Amino acid sequence: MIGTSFTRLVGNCHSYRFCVRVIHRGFGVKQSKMENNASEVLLKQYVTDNASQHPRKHDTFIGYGTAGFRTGADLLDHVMFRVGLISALRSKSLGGKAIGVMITASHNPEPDNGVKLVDPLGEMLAPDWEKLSTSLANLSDDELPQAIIEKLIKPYSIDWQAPGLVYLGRDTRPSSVALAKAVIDGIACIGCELIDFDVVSTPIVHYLVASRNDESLGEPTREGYLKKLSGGFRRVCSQGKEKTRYNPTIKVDGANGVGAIVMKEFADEIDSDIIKIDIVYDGSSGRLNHECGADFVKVNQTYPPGLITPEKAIRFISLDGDADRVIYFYFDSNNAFRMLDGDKIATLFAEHLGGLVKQSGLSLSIGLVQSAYANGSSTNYIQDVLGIPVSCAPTGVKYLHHEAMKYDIGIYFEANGHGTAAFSSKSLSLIKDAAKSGENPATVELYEFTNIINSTVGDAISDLLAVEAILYSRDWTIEDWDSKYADLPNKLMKVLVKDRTVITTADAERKVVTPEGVQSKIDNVVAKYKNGRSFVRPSGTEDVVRVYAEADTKANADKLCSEVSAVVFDLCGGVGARPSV
Ligand code: 16G
Ligand code: ZN
Repeated sequence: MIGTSFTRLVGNCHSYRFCVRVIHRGFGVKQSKMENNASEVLLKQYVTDNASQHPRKHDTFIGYGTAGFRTGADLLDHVMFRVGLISALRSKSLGGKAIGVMITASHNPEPDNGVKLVDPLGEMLAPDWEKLSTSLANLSDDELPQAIIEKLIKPYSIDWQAPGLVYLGRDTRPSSVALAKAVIDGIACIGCELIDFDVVSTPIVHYLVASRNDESLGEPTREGYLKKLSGGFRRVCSQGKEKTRYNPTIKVDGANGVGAIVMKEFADEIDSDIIKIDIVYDGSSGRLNHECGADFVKVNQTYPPGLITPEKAIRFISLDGDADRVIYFYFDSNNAFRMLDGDKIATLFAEHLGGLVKQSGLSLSIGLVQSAYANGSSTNYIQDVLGIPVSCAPTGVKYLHHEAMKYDIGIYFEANGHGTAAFSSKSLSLIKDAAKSGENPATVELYEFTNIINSTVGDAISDLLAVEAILYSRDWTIEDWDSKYADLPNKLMKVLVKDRTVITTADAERKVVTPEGVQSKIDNVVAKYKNGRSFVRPSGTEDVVRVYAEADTKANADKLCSEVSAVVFDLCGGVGARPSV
């Protein structure tokens, strides 16, 4: 092997379960004294030598999709090594700014895994680098060293021996340990500073990266994150007169994942007089995301079967496997299961933050962004009752976040529980300055919500704290919140087709463009149903076409969904059994 590498443990904080490591490759030769050619030869040699530890053992194509690379964990070793290389070079291409790498397959079953890169402001990876990542992940081992030079180093003029910084995190999957090692080997091959946060939630990695690159956002440590959010929460919940309706007991379903660990840290930090947090599915037994967690609850529209005694008047809160999605549910006076998803959380945020902006008298634009999956009733409520503008973006957090940035305060949520409120830097400084005098309680509260809310990305625990703070501030029960509007009955189905890429869409995925004729057929079917709405889109994470429908009754929503699924099956090359109508 050319060159030497060393690992140095610079800190270890057991109370927060993470350690910090710095890895450098020691270079014998400085690039400034080296001809370009010699530098390239050296880099190619490093990549060749180190890639042999993480060879590409199969030729299954793996693409960087809306959730990064995601597939069976056993297919990912070489991809992780290459992501390590890419992350170090991404940081170097941006003048050494911190870049994040998170190893997780989120709500997917435990045997899956995945990885995504986080850009300097805590946002998703830039689209051109997504494409590059896909291309580099699928090359043969022999092609890789030259491609690193031709596709990254040269076009982006990267000084690969300049300083760089990568923040690494992983979820609780057993496979994440070895996959993290592969990422670290990739980073070490280029030579780059690494801070390894070990087991951590996805949104914490986004926060850490963003705050490292912009210190006004908070202290870039896990402890800083905990203190910022819990501090804001405690201050909101220590104000106002005594509460008569707000019930301080919550039960959190940690999906047997990292969310349970982080939630426990918050429970230790927050005064139990304000809120009593009981954590279930905490990972002590049971598999990750198995019959529990936000995706299970949302998709099956039911509670995790392990909750044997559904208790009334308690708020249940399900997180997903990497703690970036959250779904609320409860049992009403008739013991019926009632779910409050991302749409309900978005409405609550909009109502409360919108109210605070008005009372504070600050001139800030506020808007809400949804995807096509948002329930029609929520859209109507926000527009017609709250008077807040709503826009629609394609599925995937990066699209919603981008759209939300057009407002001073842009709230966005997917119905599946992924979302946040994105505060622009203008709004953050305006609110902070206005709150300093402490004269207007609404302004002070608004400022505290900028502490509670992780503005960089959807964060289940931050969202949970924000919802709880709002319910507390308004002295509301969960029924008060739920009663604001009634969801239209809806249904989601999957259709298998030969090639889902034949389906292309427009208008934020609400209209099918190709194959020709599909949209007019869907329009004809939808027209038969009262309050009918339906759309179809190829999934970004599974080899299926998704069909969504809503209508005035559950039976009609189901029927509409089946009819539209049959249209897709007939006109888009369906395989297997035709959906029955
Ligand atoms: C990914 C997206 C999620 C989206 C889902 C759609 C991110 C971080 N995650 O999980 O927002 O709802 O994909 O999956 O963007 P689908 O394309 O299979 O329906
Ligand atoms: Zn997730």
